[in-house]
Amino acid sequence: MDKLFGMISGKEIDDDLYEELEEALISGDVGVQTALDLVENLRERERKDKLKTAEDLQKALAEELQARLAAPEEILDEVPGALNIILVVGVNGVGKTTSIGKMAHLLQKEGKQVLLAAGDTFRAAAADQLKIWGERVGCGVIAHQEGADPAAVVFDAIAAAKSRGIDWLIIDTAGRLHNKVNLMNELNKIRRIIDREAPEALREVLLVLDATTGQNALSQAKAFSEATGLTGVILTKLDGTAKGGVVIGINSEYDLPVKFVGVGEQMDQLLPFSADDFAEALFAGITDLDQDAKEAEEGAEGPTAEDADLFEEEGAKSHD
Ligand SMILES: Nc1nc2c(ncn2[C@@H]2O[C@H](COP(=O)(O)OP(=O)(O)OP(=O)(O)O)[C@@H](O)[C@H]2O)c(=O)[nH]1
Ligand SMILES: [Mg+2]
Repeated sequence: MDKLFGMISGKEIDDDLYEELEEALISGDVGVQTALDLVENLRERERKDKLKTAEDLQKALAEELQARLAAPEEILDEVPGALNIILVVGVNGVGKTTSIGKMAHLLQKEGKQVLLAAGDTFRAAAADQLKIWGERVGCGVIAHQEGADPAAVVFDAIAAAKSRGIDWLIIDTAGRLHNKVNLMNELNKIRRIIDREAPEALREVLLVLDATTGQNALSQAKAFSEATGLTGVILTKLDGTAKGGVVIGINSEYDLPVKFVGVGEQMDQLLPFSADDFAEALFAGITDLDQDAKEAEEGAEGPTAEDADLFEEEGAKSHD
């Protein structure tokens, strides 16, 4: 996002500026429709609030984003004394299992009883990975053999969670390409088991998205939303990219709040998403670019549209 603002710093508001801003938003992975909406809103605000400079515009944009992204006060909505379930879905390698371990850690720290379900039966290593997280954070893990029916794991896990008086059951699933129909049907079956066995308990269906995959995240959101329904997003690997823009597009186009962001591989590197911090990071970008502007004056090279291309999407990863 720093790049985004680097491009418009120090200018008066004119059509060129809006065009640059629009391009910057699109190349920042915000999504075309959302970028157009945002720019349209800014034009209105310029007229209404008599905005003069690019900095005024940046500030207005930050406010707009803050308002759009504002999450409910409680990141996870717990029914106290009852079983609460989180189902975690997403394509291969985005950080599902890691994020589950981190969430378990956050909840255990709050004194909650957590149980994990190894709904990824695709590879034996997947259950092992979850068990390592279970040991690390100190919570139980329900797992079956490799190749078992994930819905059966979920069935057992719900029964275990009920008999152990668990507060939060978090269900891991195998990474799957969002365009593979049979795999998406398998998810739908897991969802049906939860609805049948613990109809009141499902609090969250969280889609894990890798921040570096760019616009592909939008089609992932669409497909998973159709297969299981979604209540929110975990955006991982924000430590490895300057691109948080995809958050804005997803939020606007699918009305999905970002619940957590992953900022590293360690246990405590999952943060509750904060719209305020997000907007603040934008302002940090503005400070940076004052620096860029100075450097440009001194003859050093400032950020360009080409710089934004350095962050172009890698495409969805898969080992399917
Ligand atoms: N830098 C960074 N790495 C992360 C983050 N979240 C996960 N990872 C890493 O991403 C890799 C994949 O993470 P997993 O949790 O195994 O991903 P997954 O979605 O469960 O993968 P599959 O089960 O194979 O679909 C691991 O090396 C993680 O350590 C993050 O927020 N930042
Ligand atoms: Mg996994």
